[in-house]
Formats: sequence, structure tokens, C-alpha cells
Amino acid sequence: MKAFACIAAAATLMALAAPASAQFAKPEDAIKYRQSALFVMSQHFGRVGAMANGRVPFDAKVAAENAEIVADMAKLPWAGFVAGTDKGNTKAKPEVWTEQAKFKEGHEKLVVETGKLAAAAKTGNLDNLKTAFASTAGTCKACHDNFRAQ
Ligand code: ASC
Repeated sequence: MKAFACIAAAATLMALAAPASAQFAKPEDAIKYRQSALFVMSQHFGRVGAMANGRVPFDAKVAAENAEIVADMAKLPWAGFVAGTDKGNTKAKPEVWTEQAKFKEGHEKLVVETGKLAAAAKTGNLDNLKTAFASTAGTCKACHDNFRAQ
């Protein structure tokens, strides 16, 4: 029983240490995980964008809350691009795996840019938010152009 509790505790700690070491039972789970993280990120990024683009009135608190979620979510999807998940329900191009250094550079840039977006949102200044939003959107797009099929 004690040994089991110990293993359970270790498993819990490992789960808390995710996402960098996220483990998946099946390839489909890894695909679903990364798509889910990207979807949640895009929903919150869209809310920030609506303000940056003047489609909805700027609310500094709402912008900051959403931008913070974007920055948190930006860290997650990459653990889901495990080997062997280039087939199936995915738009990921083979380049994700054949140009791993470039792909990594792209998602590391996204983490940096979304961090700046969250910091900009916290200033409560709409112009700061607009600048950071444009820069982040450019980072999304560059990666999509290179690594996502249409
Ligand atoms: C979004 C979203 C993306 C990016 C991308 C930026 O809001 O869902 O995938 O911005 O369109 O070019």
C-alpha cells in the first residue's frame, strides 16, 4: 500500500511537471491535446484581437485576463507534436518533424511574443496592446505558413 501511494504521488508530481514532458496513451491523444491547446489559445487571442482591432470596446482588465491565458496556452501544444503523429486528423506538415530546429525556434518565439502580449495588456494602454497583438499574430502566421497545411 505504501509503495502504491508512493508511486501515485510520483505520478502526480510528474503530471504537475507537464507540459514539457506530457505523455500520451495514444498518438490520437497527442494530436487532440495540441489541437485543443491551440484552439483555446486562438479563442482567447481572438478576444484580445477584437479589442486591438476596435471590433469591441477596449477593456483593459478583459484584455489582460485573455492575454495571460494566451501566454499560458502558448507553452502547451508543442509537447503534443511527438514522433508518429504526422498521420491522422492533423494539418501538421511533415516539416514539423523534418525541420525540428526551425519548428522549435517558431514555438519558442511564440512563447516570447505572447509573454510580451500579456505584459503589454497589463499596461492598460491600447496602443501597446495593438503593437504586441500584431507582432504575435505575425508569429502565428509565420508558423502556419511553414508548418500547417491549408
Ligand atoms: C488568430 C488565430 C490564428 C492566428 C493567425 C494569425 O486569431 O486563430 O491562428 O490569429 O490567424 O495570423
